[in-house]
Amino acid sequence: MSAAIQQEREAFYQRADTQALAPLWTRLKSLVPQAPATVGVPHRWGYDEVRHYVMESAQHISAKEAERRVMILENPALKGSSQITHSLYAGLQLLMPGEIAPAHRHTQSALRFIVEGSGAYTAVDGEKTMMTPGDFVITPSWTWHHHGNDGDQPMVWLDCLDIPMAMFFNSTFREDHRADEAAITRPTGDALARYGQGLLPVGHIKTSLNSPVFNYPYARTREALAALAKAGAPDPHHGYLLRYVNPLDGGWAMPTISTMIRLLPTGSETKPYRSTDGAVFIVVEGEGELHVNDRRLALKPHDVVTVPGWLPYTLHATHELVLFQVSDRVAQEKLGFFREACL
Ligand code: GTQ
Repeated sequence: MSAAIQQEREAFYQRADTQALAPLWTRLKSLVPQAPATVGVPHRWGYDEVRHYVMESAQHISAKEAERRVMILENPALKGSSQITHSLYAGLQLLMPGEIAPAHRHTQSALRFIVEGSGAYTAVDGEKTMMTPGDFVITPSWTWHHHGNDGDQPMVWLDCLDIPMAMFFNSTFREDHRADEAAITRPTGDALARYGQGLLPVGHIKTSLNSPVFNYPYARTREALAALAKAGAPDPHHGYLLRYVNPLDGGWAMPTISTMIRLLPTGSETKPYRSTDGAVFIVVEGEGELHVNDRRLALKPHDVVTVPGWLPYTLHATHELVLFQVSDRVAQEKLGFFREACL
């Protein structure tokens, strides 16, 4: 293209700009790319390293003053964004003995995956549930929730929220409860008894987008994984991979965040797999490595690892590995965007 033509075009673009107009043809390939661009980088937060910082946070601020005392797991390529993947937020929340993280509610959906401690609870929509390591707990959109630690140990859990997704739609609200503790209206264990036993109350009408089971206890999940591992052969790309379901419809447990858990037998490695959802993994038990982009990210208990969407990765277990995994897959599936490939 001649310099003259280029100059004429540039002049045209500048004149068009005065009318808030821009040419598509200079942007088409980035607006409608052939394949997803990688947003963020693969990263590992080793629990041995970050635990000290999480614990030190209690010396600097109380849960009450902080409202939520959380060290955000921020993707190093997305600094300042509070994003672990481009659509998800994650952090490690600490609650010391005797503390209460005061009740509030927000449009963002949250999940907790319990890392360490005992004797603490979270209260969600009128029911308290005890937090035990490995439990997966849901805080649905716009439900009152507070957390309390009646035990004698620090309690740490992984928070994951759809904050970046909600921010994209810019349609979010929050409200602080007038009291630190929201009312408890149902006995502990009520939701699990009603909905989490392969039974459902006759006549129950589905009113929430979330699973009515809001705590999936690790003891049960672990039992299922152990039985699977005994019974059959692992999938070559996934190992023994289970998804948490809403018992009312068999769909994902939450409307915006997908949750899965897998077991990889000692010595096994998965074949390369990629999918359009950026993933966050937390090691529940065992040891191994995640290989991505010529990098080997170690996997040890409580380590958190993220892999951006569409990057092929493999998982290697040196000691029987249990991995909990979250992503925005459920949202992508609903919108028709989700793709995956077994390589
Ligand atoms: O526990 O309600 O990590 O509102 C970020 C925002 C946790 C929570 C976070 C929150 C919470």
